[in-house]
Amino acid sequence: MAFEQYFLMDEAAVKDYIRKKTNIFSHDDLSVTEIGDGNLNYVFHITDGEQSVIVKHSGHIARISDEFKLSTDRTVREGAVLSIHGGFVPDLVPEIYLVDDVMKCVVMEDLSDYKILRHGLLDGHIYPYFGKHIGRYLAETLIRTSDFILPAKEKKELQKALINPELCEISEDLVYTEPFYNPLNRNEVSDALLPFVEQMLYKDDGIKRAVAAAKLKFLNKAECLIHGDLHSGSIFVNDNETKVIDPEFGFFGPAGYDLGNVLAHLFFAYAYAETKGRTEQQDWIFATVQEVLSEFKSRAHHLLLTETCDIALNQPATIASYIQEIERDAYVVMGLELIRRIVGLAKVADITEMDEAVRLQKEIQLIKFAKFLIQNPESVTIYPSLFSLYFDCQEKVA
Ligand code: SR1
Ligand code: MG
Repeated sequence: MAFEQYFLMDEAAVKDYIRKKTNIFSHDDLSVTEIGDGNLNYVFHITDGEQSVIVKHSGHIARISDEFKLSTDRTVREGAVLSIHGGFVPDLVPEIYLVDDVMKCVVMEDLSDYKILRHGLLDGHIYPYFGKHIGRYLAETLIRTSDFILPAKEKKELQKALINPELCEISEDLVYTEPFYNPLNRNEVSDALLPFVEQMLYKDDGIKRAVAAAKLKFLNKAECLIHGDLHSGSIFVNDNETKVIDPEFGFFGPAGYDLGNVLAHLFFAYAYAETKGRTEQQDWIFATVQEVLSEFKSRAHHLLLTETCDIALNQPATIASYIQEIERDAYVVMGLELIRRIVGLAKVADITEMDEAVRLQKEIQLIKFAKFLIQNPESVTIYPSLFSLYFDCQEKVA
């Protein structure tokens, strides 16, 4: 095989591919295993017993459902976004060895000595540096690709190269439409939760109006090069380090989308920890939410004040309100992400792995909290913390 024409590779083909297309391994005795557990792509782990790498590869059909037929270009785009973001935060993304536009794959650093953040959190671990790391990742990747720092023509060139209509459409549908309208009847809601979802979402015009405004923002606000799917399954961690993977949903979109996703998935982890009585982990998540916000905001502020190159944008008041608006957008997205993972098609284990006895109560609490965030994002900062709002939404379900 010459790998000059695309086909969907299996383990044997990937073994051949890595030998022919790279010089990473010095001998031929390689073992290849497909280890992907995501919704869209194939992930191959290749090792010779000493070294190892990952090959991420896309097919025409999403793994989660053959209803999603997609261009295989998404992996190439992911390689490009990882390389751009990696230029700003090399320690917070995997190293990229090869992006192959023909075979639609990316060869990258193996992170086997890290754990997926969601898995680590479900196991009860805490990661003391995570808040600072992800706050820095958000500030560096978002602010450095904003109009304040990236020259306008360069930004437009990148927008053109990284336009991502197919994967944006998935988010437009799964995040902004289906949880509130169920037009394709593919929401997944338990019989016990359904009456609440009908009353709180499907029949509530107030939430639908707020979601419409948020959807228009997602469709129109080409603010920064965002990751686009920054949940706790897209982040690898160990005790000291953090690596962000999987920016295949990346495009020039609203900066608050990434921040809101990080916050939403910390709340999923918090809700799960509560159901397990893990108070030490709860305290750490509580502090980490504050840390993500303060690290992001202070770094964003510093970057904007010191590196803005457009003299017409370099106004302290403009910079302050720009950050405030990102925070406000993030609270709305946080609410949307909480709702879509409870009601919609793509679930999270933090909810599905909860004991039956407590799951309904937590789902209702999170949906009420999420609704408040979507409808009142500017009120959040009046409260002592996001958590006081979350606790206010607690209720006993008979
Ligand atoms: C069809 S893909 C479903 C979800 O998985 C990805 O991780 C994104 O979150 C997407 O919405
Ligand atoms: Mg993903």
